[in-house]
Amino acid sequence: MRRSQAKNLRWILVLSGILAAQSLSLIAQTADQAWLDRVAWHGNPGVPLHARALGDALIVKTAADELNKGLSALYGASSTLIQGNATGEILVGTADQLRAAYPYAHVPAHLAPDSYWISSPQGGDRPRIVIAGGDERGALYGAFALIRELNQSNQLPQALLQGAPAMSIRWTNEWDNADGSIERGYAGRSIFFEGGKVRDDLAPVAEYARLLASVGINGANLNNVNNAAPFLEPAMLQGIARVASAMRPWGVRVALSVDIASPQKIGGLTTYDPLDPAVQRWWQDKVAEIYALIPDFAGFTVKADSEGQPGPASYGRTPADAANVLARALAPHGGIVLYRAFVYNHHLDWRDPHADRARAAYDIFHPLDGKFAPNVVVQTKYGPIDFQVREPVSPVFAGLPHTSQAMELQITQEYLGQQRHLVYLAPMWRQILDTDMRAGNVSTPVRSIVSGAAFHQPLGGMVGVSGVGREAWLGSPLALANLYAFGRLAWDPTLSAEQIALEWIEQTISREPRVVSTVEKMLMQSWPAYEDYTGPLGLQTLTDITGSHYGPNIEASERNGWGQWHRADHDGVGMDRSVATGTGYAGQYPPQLAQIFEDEKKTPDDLLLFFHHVPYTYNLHNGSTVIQYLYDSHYRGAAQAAQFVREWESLKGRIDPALYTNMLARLEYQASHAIVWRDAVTQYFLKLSGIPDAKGRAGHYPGRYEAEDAKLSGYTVVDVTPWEDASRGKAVTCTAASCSAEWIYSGAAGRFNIAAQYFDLPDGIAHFTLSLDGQQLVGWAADGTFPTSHPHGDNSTRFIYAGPDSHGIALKPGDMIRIEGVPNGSDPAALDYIEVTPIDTQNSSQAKPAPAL
Ligand code: GCW
Repeated sequence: MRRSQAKNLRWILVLSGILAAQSLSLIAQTADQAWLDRVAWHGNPGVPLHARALGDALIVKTAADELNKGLSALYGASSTLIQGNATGEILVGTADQLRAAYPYAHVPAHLAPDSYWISSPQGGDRPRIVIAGGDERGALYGAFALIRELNQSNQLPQALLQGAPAMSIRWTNEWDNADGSIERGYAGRSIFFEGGKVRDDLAPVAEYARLLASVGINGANLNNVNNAAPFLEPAMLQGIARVASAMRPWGVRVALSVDIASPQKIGGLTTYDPLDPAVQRWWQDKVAEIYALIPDFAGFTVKADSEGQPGPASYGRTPADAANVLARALAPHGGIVLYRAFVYNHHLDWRDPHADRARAAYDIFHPLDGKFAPNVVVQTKYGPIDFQVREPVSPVFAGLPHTSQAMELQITQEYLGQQRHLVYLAPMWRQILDTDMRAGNVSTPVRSIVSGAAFHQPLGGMVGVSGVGREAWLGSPLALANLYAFGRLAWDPTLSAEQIALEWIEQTISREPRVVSTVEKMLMQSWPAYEDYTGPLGLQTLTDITGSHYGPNIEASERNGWGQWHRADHDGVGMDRSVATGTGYAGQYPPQLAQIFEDEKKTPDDLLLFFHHVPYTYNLHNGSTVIQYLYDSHYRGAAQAAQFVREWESLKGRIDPALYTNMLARLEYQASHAIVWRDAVTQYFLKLSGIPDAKGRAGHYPGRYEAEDAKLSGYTVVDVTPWEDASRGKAVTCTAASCSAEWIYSGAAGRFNIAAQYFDLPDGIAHFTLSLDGQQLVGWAADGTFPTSHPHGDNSTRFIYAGPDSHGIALKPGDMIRIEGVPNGSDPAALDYIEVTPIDTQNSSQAKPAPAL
């Protein structure tokens, strides 16, 4: 909302629009403590007063600081009475320090790196609690574990509290660019970079390191895997050293993405062939330069021969050749290489029934198993395509038993609603981690493969593509549960999604049981709901895959080389990936999984269309046909999204008002965008299959009045592309100074709300007014910032008006409903339809300003 324009507006709701926009921007602070801004306990827990670090090691001192901060957040500065006769001290140090200074504490002889051991020595002159870390970082993780325990139980641990991470690599991948933009970031600009340099103000970086360490994350790879060459320039490395210093007190080591062509792009060599001795020397020198600046530098991440990035294939070399050159340069300094298995040809031949992007990673990397240097880790996305709403687990995990591996997950919701939609990802991640690959015909759950345990590999871990930015880290407050969950699962992949949600809610929002259970329920239902109203049955997200990756565009996947095909035609849908008749992808799994995926009867419903092309009339295990399930799931998902609004509304007055207002606007938007998705996908499959919805919903929209059927003045009817993104494929756009559309209401008399479905384009703020029988009711501004600059499902938006008192607008047959649109910039005030819905007195809601998302 541009404030200067507000003066010219006389519309009733403009002011509330401004207020809503402001309340969203109020939380746009980068030093937001997120879940570390703990919900206080009231009542005296008898908690010791003060934490003290043993010795001066940097991270151990942080541990004591964090304990003291956490205690005062939980109990306030003065509320910490000490019970019993202990000294009231929490002593924190490394196991070695504690053993030497306090032999009576019986710290175990061996504590693994990053692990902790917390006990309560008995005796009057003894510290009340001792936290021993296997190393400095372990001490810090122990401090956070104790605070978490207090947060949950309001009691000191009654027994020994111990913890050790399941895997050694627990990193975020930031996809930040040097100019301050973030690839697939949805929360503003980079906290690390701006204008080609590291930012002067690194306070948010330190605060981010706190958040990461509090959930056990020990590394952050700072820059985008695309276009990484400038990050190895000497001036940039000086800046990266400042970032490393900002994160070091929290034990978060920095890593960098590197461009395999750097020796040529910035090193002045004529080649980047990994087997060329000059290239190898270049990497050794560059690595030495980095370690001189950053002695605890963690290593490199590599995207090569993928989506236009250069790679060893240019010289006929393999990923192992390239990875090993980097690994040899890093090994003397203790660094590692995470080489991404996201290598595929994006110029596949769509007409070739055997072509399959899903096969690529296994085809390329499986033959290289055992050929990687010991400090190389192959980093594989959880599924074979690309962070879709549901994919089978990548077969690469079972296919590299002689290689250290890490699994890449995405915290930023690229294909999953871009933080405008609530999607709590822990349930999906748990399913993936729990999938038993049955490699070698024994139990090998993915979590034990990526930890390194299953195949006895020295390294292993989880990497989360984070996308944090300057707007409250992830933009949406509830999206932070995903960052939290990522760290907790990388530490302990057996924690339940519910348990993690509970911890996060109680630290961040409230401990009131009704609030906790409502938010937990919403989180737990959010991924299934999103899957339902986007791409169920293994269809993936059906989104605009060549553009924003946000709204619906079902054919965007087809007829191109990107290989995200679903092959929907008049008779059926799905990709045949069987060995018998399809691409053979199913055969990349170990035999027990392969035989499940090979057979359409055995493939679970939720992955059916990923593996098989079946007729629309195919009967699912759940008793429905494929086509009817597509209809049902989309209506169910959209109804669930509407339900989220009502659930959130039930928290009014029980939670922080700014959080309440912020999330309410987002959830209302989500509910309306779920309708856009629902209608796009159901219209599309209705037309393609010709099979009606047995429940009569798809293609029939009671109370809907199309813009193209209105009496138009100034507005022109246009075809929307893709057609399914507008009701009946058409909208109206205004090229005059102002245009109007009028409809004569023809339904029964009663009280209604009126929804206007319009396209809120990014470059300009169009305005709309709604009038009834010549009387202006309400106005609103199309001030959202949605992707795509033409009318599209990305920016199709709904404004709902239920009257000034929310009790509905009285309508009778013959009433004239009019919408006036005033274009601005390149936003032509495009309109799709209005929908008149009987007011639901149970759930009457306020007039909704267009959310400024
Ligand atoms: O999902 C795709 C994204 C690209 C990303 C790529 C990758 C960094 O759309 O933006 O590029 O994956 O993972 O390399």
